[in-house]
Amino acid sequence: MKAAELFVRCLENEGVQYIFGIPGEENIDVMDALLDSSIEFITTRHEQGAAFMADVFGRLSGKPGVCLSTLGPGATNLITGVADANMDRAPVIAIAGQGATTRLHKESHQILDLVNLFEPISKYSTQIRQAEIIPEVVRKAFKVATTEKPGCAFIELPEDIARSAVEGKQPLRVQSPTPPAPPLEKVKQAGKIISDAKYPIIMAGNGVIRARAHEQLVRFAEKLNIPVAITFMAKGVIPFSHTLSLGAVGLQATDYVSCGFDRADVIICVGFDMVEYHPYLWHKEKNRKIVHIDALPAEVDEHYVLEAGVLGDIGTALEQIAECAKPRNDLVSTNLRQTIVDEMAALAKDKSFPIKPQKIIWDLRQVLEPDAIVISDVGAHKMWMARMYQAERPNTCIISNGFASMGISVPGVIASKLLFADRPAIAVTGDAGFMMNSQELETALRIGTPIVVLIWNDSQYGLIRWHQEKHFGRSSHIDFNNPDFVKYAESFGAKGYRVHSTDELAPTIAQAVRDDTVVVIDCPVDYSENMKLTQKLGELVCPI
Ligand SMILES: Cc1ncc(C[n+]2csc(CCOP(=O)(O)OP(=O)(O)O)c2C)c(N)n1
Ligand SMILES: [Mg+2]
Repeated sequence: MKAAELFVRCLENEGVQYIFGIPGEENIDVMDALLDSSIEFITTRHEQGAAFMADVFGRLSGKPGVCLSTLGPGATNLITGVADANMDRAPVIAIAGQGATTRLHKESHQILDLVNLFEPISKYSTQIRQAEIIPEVVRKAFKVATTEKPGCAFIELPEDIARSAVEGKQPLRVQSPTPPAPPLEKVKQAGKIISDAKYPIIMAGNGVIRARAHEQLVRFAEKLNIPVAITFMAKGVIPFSHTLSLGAVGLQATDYVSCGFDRADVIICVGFDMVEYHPYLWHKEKNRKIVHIDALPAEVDEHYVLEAGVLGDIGTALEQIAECAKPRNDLVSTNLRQTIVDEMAALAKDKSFPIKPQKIIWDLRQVLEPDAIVISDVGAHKMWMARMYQAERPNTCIISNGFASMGISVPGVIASKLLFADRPAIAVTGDAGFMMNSQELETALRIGTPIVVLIWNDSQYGLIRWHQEKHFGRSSHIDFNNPDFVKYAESFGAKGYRVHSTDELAPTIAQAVRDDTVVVIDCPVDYSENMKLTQKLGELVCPI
């Protein structure tokens, strides 16, 4: 057998359905072997698009998304999407071709040390130096990528190795370790701290989604009567409509939810990841008791010193602690929750144009069914989405908040549609982030994934302007011109709509979902609300 064939057999053995990428000279043997494989290759228009597709595929499914490039420039183009997956804890396998092993020791056309290049953005970065080790390398890559905390495994396959012959080797059996139950004494210790608490609060992170423990989380909160705040990447772990839900934290400013933290004496962090929300922002005084419930030990941080750490399967830990802890009788957060709910609905009937962020989100939520999947890009729109989009189910609002790279939403929404063909898939993006990977509209059309792209058009790097205004009271180099997004969409063969009045927005989104093709909506946004929010939060009086 050719080594490239063995490599592809190993990927099939891992259950790979799709590989996203761009063929090149140095991976022609793998590309050829893929013709005789059950794996579908999705040809993209930029390797970054391929990496982001793998990223969101991994995040939504829990199974590694796979992306592939050639050596040198192809591989460097993968970098941003791979880094995003790695820091957002999405399992991804990145594969790159490489020049022959006979020329890697010297200056040579397109040769870069890829293993070292991917090292800081992967959990495992390796080169296949002998065809015989292919089954071990592939198995290890998948195992490392999927175990907590998930991330990227990078494999470089030199062209001479890919072309070589190999005998007597076959894929290794796939085994996935089950996380252990937490130690009983730790469960009891946490139970006692929570029972003795006056004002406990839960902060749930993306680890809850990865552990598929959202139902246990809700039961835990209900049984013990404790309010739940969530991070951006945990949207939907508790339905927003639930009376114990406080919404998302992490705008990095004072917010209503942080009032809950100010009041709390015990903060129960479940599947929480500090890449999302630095502890000094919510635990400045370092005097609260922190209970850490997660698969892995806590990161060291002077603002995150634990009272108790309960390690092991998150769902089991929550069930066991709920068994032994004493429920609270009263609920302190009713006013707080009502304030958040009222704020979300305040502009529901607003008619002003360009459209205010709150109103765009309100209409989007009204139009979309609860199981629709929204992928946010990164910018001011992300902050508003994180704060105000009401997610009822996990993995229905995907936000990159570890690496937080612009450009994720268009490729990401294509991946979501491949996984869930029956559910509406919407990218919510800034005009700048859209232009970073808009070339993938062609991919979506070619492979037949109906997606909606809702562009918040301000002809600016809106979030950066927001920061500049806040710090300096003026802005620097944030303006640009946009193409005509409607014509741009049409030039691909997609549909394009422009929203001319606020009344048009909801029907346009509804129509775009019904169109069942690739649709781009150009929606003018009024970002004067950004600084108003900053001013309001600066003057916040806690409603509890
Ligand atoms: C790849 C990348 N480049 C730069 C940044 C820094 N950055 C964060 S948001 C932003 C502006 C985003 O502009 P746009 O997409 O128009 O969204 P808006 O803020 O206007 O909603 C920039 C430059 C980033 N996060 N990712
Ligand atoms: Mg913008």
